Amino acid sequence: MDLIDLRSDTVTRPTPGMRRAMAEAEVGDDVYGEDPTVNRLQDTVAALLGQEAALFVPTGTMANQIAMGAQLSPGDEVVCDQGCHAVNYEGGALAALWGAQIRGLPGRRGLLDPAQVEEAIRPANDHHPRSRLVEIENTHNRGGGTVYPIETVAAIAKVAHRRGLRLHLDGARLWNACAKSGLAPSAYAAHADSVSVCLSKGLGAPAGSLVAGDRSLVADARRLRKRLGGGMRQAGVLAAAGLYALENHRERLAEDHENARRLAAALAELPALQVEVDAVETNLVFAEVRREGWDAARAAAALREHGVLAGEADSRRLRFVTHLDVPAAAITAAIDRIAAALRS
Ligand code: TLP
Repeated sequence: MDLIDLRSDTVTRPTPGMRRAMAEAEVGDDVYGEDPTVNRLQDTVAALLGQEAALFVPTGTMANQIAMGAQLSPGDEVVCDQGCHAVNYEGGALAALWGAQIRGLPGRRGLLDPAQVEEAIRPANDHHPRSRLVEIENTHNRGGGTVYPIETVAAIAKVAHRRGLRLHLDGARLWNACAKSGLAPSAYAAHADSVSVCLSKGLGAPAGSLVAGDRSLVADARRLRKRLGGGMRQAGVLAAAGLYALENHRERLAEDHENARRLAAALAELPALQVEVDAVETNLVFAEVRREGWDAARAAAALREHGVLAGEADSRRLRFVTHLDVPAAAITAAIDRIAAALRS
């Protein structure tokens, strides 16, 4: 039985068209700034985000870390949601690499409230760490793929800037937020001092992320990229996949969202799971395992035996992610298999 892999939108494989674009990419040495395809991708993404410049990096983790690292000094505090990716899934990098301290706030489905941010910013006082950066994630992964209302982003930016802080936007799935809200990526990015975006999530490229901001931030990011060993050479083969993804796979994200809603509604019918269907805004579906004596690991193992791979968000919750490689028919099959697995 072929497995239906709903663990993440990172599992997508390059399509034939994307592979052709990669094979035909014009390349050069990007550490010298001489890869024309990387340069074209950077210019394209900077324009999409309405920022002065952008830098191609291997991963979303590196994009977040060098963007924030370029704005932090040791002992500085980062105000963010307590469930954000940068705090939970980046190997403690904010502390390990930049010596930053974290002020993790309880967001509502991962989204911060401007008043909550204001409250968390420390007054200038020799006793306190210096509040330096606010970090927001759009869409929010652990929050359930939630989309920030643009007014909230604007209000958080206003608070941060008034209090002398900078704003970093983790936009690994900003494309999904835009597909949902109908807003341009630049509408969100306009409020941020640094933005990271990924090509390897819903867009389906095999690798690659970008950091965007003003020229001085991107120059600093470039230095940090080299320091961390992220300076790639003929990276145009990857950039070509990213350009192809931006051109061809952005509009179809709405299909993933539709599939996620249908999946969530079907899972909500199963007594073994509890799903907040109304909370599903984009391509992530979280389901709490309610079956007596079962935890998420046990449920995930049962699903695997029935040909469906799901992520374990924590000990109680499964995560299902819809993406390019799981068309509507496969979602229907997945629903049947999940129902069978949790019944048996
Ligand atoms: N998220 C991955 C895992 O790391 C959890 C996933 O499967 O969802 N920001 C956000 C909001 C992300 O969700 C991710 C990846 C990243 C950054 C990091 O991207 P990569 O994996 O390219 O380092």
